[in-house]
Amino acid sequence: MNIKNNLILALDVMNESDAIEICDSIKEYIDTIKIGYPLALAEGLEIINKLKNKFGFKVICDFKVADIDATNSKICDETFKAGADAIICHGFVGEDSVQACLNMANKHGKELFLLTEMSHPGAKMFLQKNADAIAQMGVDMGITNYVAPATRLDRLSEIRNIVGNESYIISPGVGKQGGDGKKTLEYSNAIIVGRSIYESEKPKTACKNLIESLK
Ligand code: 3DU
Repeated sequence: MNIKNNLILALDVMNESDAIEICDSIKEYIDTIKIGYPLALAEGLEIINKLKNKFGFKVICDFKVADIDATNSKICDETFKAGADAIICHGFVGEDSVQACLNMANKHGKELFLLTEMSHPGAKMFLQKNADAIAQMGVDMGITNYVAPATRLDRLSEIRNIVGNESYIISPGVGKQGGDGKKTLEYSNAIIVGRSIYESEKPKTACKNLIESLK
């Protein structure tokens, strides 16, 4: 995926008009947005195509798909049919579940991102212990897109080592969660930023300043 300014907006606002207002203000700087459960549950999956059609964005759906294979297939199918360019799935559920997501992404000619380790403190309790193995599973399955944390650069670096330089890593946790954008991009291909942009008084300026700080 080619992502303008290596910056993805996590659009976790709770209604369409806020979403449109934010997107309108940052469209000069951003061409890829991440939509998760907050906005999709509030406005329905139609929000994907509404924002794509209005702004020409690429949309990554952060649905952290984590079910049995049959259910994962259905979730991915609906999400891609609704217009998503990519979907994020969890890796801890194991190979069969992830393979179902990969198969559906391939069927639609879309992309799958495999979540290895999350960025929040709680990820240390269970997920971190298995994150290297999750990343290795992804490599063994031929997956080339990953999500890894901006909040722990040592872990991000380790995951980069496992998935290799040819893989594409996107990283949440910059800004509100404490991660540094520029340092993150030493290991990651793009950063995911939400609240520091959409909660800002001036999202456009926040975006501009953030991009400057990445240079
Ligand atoms: O902390 P922010 O507001 O910049 O948003 C980060 C986004 O990335 C948000 O949508 C969250 O649900 C998502 N995310 C993580 O923060 C951490 C992960 O490991 C995976 C996704």
